[in-house]
Amino acid sequence: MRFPRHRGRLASLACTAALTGSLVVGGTSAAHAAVQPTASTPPPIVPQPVSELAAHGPGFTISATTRIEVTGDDADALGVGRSLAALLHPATGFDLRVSLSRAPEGRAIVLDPEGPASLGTEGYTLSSGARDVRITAHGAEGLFRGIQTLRQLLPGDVESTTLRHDTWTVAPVRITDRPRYAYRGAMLDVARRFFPVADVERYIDQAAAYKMNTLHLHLTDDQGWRIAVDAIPELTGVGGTTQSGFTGGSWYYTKEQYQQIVAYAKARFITVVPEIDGPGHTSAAMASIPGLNCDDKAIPPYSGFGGPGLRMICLTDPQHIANASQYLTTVIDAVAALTPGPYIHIGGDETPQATAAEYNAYVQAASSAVRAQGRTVIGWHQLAQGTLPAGSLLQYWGDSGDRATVGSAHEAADIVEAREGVAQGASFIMSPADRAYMDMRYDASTPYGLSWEGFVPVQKSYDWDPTTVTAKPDGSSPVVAADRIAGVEAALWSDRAYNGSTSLPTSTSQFPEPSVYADFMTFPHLPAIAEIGWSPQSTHDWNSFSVRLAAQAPRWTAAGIGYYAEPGIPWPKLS
Ligand code: TNX
Repeated sequence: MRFPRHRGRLASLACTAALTGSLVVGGTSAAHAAVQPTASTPPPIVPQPVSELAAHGPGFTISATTRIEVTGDDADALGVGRSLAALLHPATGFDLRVSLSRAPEGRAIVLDPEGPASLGTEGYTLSSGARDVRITAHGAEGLFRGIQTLRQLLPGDVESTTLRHDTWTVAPVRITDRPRYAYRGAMLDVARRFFPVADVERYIDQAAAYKMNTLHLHLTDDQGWRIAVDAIPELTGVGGTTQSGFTGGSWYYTKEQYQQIVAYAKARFITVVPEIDGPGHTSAAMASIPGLNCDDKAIPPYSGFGGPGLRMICLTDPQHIANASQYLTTVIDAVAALTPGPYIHIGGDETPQATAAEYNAYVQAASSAVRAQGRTVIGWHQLAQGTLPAGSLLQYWGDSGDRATVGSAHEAADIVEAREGVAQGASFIMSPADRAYMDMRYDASTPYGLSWEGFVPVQKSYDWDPTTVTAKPDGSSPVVAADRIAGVEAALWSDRAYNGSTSLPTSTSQFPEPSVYADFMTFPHLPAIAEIGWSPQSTHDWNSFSVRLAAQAPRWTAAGIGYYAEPGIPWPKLS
């Protein structure tokens, strides 16, 4: 691994092997010291890098004349350089020059995409001293991840959307970093509550800042259909007229809008995974297409707050299986044509009324449509009840309670289905509902969301490990072995995106703007899950995390993110 010139003397080490507690930013007593980097305390970064060394000496001060130099001739890397300049512009007012350069010299931010292949697609090294800041990666994506770290080495005001007068000094460090898991997702339920494109872009920015690399869009459910499908205009014409608590609108993404989201995500090295849910959670489709119902009559559009098992598409006879198959092929072909990423999510959750044959008819129809488009199937872990194509991914959303049943004569259904998935060769994305469901209320004061998994304060979101989600309580005998875990995903459902969510709403005035709901439930749930996905298990430490998390708050404030200042986190005092 190569490091550039560095003037500072190494002062402390916070690396994987050395993280026994005191060397890291750990300990609540160190809370305020951690916010101001000192010689002995590396700057607080979320997710914790693999290795982070603080250095003595002045940092690198960005001024109006600082150049961003991109080594070599990689257009994508140049794009990353430009996005760094764009990121720095609003708060600093600087229009930093970005250029390709073979041999960068002098005071500059140097982005080098020609680092060793051993860094992997997303790994990077970052070194900063008085003379320069240098990020080295093997390609543009690693540079982009490194820039997310660079942001956190600058004063929090850098996240402001308006001009701030500050000294833009990058804390002096040497960092080596790479992700623990290749799949790190954030899900957004745009079906129960519709999020306009700008709100989805905001969510993408927030996920990218914490080095997530996947946006899973839950595009269809009982309460709404959100993606235009030319061949079946009723899906949006009827299915797009409802949300939970609202009727009479036209709430969906046109093809162009969806492509805008995909492009926005791509520019942030985020892959979009579209979900078409079924065979349950399908009322919007059943209101739009008569032939999906056993009596061939469309149901009225649904705008209620019903939960699991409302109804499912008809799969009882060959004609209706053919109807379902045609619907799924048409929709999946249309969505695949707009989606460059390798995955299509076909749902599969909460269909208690389905017989095994009906359920498998859905899995076959949906998965063969996905395979025909050359894509990989993702489904909720229930999908393992059907026959899966090789190489599928299952999203496990069981909870800690399931673990007590592992290996017993009466294993929880979630565990049985996980076993069936493992036996079929699937890999897993871990979204345990009592940890990674961001719609769970933090505590009794939380105005929005659900609590069917109990409250999920940020420590609960943080204190778990993907390798033991399907293990016995003592951590032994995991049903899903470590080598079958592709990664993690934080899920923001929108069933109850309104004030006073412990009962049903009586007025639409209880609903805040979607981004207000999302900000509050996402921060700080999402950074906790992001760290589980990115950082080595050996760095996992609640005391360290809570201090580093607290140091994020001024950034969120500067960015206008309405987060929940959960009690017990050592948030900096407001000045
Ligand atoms: C369960 S988890 C659901 C969603 C709800 C969520 C609310 C899963 C795959 N299904 O339909 O929105 O709970 O917390």
